[in-house]
Amino acid sequence: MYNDKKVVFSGVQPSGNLTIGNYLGAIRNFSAFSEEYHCYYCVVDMHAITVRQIPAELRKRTYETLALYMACGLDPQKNTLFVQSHVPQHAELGWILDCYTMFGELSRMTQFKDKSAKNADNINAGLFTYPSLMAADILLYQTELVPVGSDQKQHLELARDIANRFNQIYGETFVVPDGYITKDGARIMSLQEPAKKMSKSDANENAVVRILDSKDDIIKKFKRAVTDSGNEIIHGEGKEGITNLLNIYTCFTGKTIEEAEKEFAGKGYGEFKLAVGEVCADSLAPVRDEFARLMADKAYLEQVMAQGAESAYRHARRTMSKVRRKIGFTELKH
Ligand code: ATP
Ligand code: LTN
Repeated sequence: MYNDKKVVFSGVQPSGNLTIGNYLGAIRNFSAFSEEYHCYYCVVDMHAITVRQIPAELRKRTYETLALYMACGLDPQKNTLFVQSHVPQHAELGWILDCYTMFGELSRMTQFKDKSAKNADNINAGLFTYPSLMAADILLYQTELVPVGSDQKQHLELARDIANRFNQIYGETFVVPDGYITKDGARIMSLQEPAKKMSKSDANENAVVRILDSKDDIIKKFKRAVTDSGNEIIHGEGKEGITNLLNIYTCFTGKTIEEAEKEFAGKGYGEFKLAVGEVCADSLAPVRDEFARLMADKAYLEQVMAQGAESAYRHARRTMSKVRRKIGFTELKH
């Protein structure tokens, strides 16, 4: 059953309320693969605990992230939607791959450097080995394609290196995955510090537009977005704020940057920001409605979780048995 279709895998951490960065860079693109590929979309709760989480919130966000997957158009009958910690092989393969990942490689990861700077009082080993667990997520399902935002490029390269290294030592074991990074939407920047990526765990709420924010809040946040001292609505160096807003506008409208620049030629920043806010809020309205409907039916979400875990488990178990054999672990005979 797994041989007929190639596999797509991606994950989102339930570490906060999802942003339009998560939406435009990742989730919005997921459903395009559902027909042609066997798709695994995972809520990576084990990755989320590399940063301290409040247990009740982590639990709630895990449900919410699953519901958001569906609200963004992922049909659980056509995609395997599941929670990472429900499939123990992620931890098992994660440990094994730790032993094939070099200290030097992990030390070079920019996400590790950024997150250690932000969480100076909790630079734990999990934060450091985060990329080998991510490699395990991907390699467990013999994944061909991984749709992600561009911030994950370095982690993907490492996953490829780990797969190649393992294959070289033990013979073909893992498919070597490719990243799938969309041209637009791959890097949505903070509305307050446009040199930084928009991140769901940013402490400054004005910097982040969340998928579930109300229309009023979305418009307010865009109105407050940092721009520059000029007055032209054009993209380019020195205009990082406007470039980011233009990018967001084109992602939601399907227009090109040039078309958008023409549309707003001679208009003021205020009018432009309002237009970006309107189109963003209106595009997300159906997602918000569907999310509310899904969250009201916890039993259904639990059923999706169980069904997803079961399907993922079956596939993961096959890869693990191959890996164990190759490494030289003994088999338990009954
Ligand atoms: P955190 O702030 O907790 O690190 P995050 O907002 O970076 O979280 P993740 O759960 O790590 O979100 O990422 C989920 C997906 O969203 C990944 O594919 C990631 O590349 C993508 N993504 C995250 N932020 C952005 C962004 N600003 N622009 C485009 N894609 C993004
Ligand atoms: N590291 C990713 C989340 C993530 C992921 C994955 C993405 C964990 N495992 C596997 C793609 C494939 C992040 O921080 N955005």
